[in-house]
Amino acid sequence: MFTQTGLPATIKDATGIEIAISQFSWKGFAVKLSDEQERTYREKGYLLLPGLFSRAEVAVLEDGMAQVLKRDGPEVARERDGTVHLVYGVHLFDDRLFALSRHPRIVEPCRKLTGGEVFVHQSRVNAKQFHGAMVDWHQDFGIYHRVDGLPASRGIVVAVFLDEVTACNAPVMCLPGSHGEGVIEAAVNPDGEVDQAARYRYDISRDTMARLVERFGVEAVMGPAGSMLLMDGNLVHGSSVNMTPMRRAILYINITDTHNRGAFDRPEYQAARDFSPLESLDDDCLMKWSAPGESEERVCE
Ligand SMILES: O=C(O)CCC(=O)C(=O)O
Repeated sequence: MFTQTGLPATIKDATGIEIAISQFSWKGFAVKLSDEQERTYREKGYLLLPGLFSRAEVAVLEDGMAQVLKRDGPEVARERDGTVHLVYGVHLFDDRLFALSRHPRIVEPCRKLTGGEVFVHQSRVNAKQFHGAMVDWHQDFGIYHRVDGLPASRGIVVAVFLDEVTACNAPVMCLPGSHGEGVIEAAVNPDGEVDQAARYRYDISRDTMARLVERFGVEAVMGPAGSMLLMDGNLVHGSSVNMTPMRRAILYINITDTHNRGAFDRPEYQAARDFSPLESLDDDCLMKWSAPGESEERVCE
């Protein structure tokens, strides 16, 4: 663990890669990805920035999540036992989560990686509580391309960890390098035969997964609360059931470039209507909701 004032020179990401802390800046500045970080993202299809958001910021986001988890509309997908698995469109329903979608630590890296202006196509929270269901293997932007009519399967999945993600509480698993395969053949789940959360997913078949895993391997992406994961929209990923009582909530903000607009088949909570370029808010934009005395420490291991 470290604080802003006692930074070690490097930390290791979940895959053991050393990341120089000086490569990205903390409070007061948007994150500027280094060339090495950008190379990692392009080669592996993902990049983890451990502990990017402070404890105080995570507490604000946690309050935002608590509000949206109380919702009862069609934007909520439940587990078989009725607990909330997913809520879609979270940035449309809560000011704190709207601010997150405009946070410079999200917007600036996405602008750098896409090379231009970006908008939010979809946001959601996956709460993954005790016995939270599996999310089968898929590619997020492959789905948007097929279902929402995005002209290209192209974009960035931004994931902000609200809990510590460990090997035990159902981390996101991905196939590093699989984004290079483009849109992979997949089967649509028939309505009613799968959990609601997976309703629109095109899951990748077992045979294809066997081939892909042999080629790319599988990695679990783990890190402390406040970590931010950037994933290429074509990266094959999924997660297993959470067998532990340790909740594993992750906020997702899926972003693409403003040339890649979809159609209007799905509701706005699943497919954007607002294509205006994201404008970054101030770096401390979440702190106006912070309770006095909340720690601004970041947690890294
Ligand atoms: O958070 C998870 O368990 C996986 C969610 C996921 O893959 C997605 O929403 O695209």
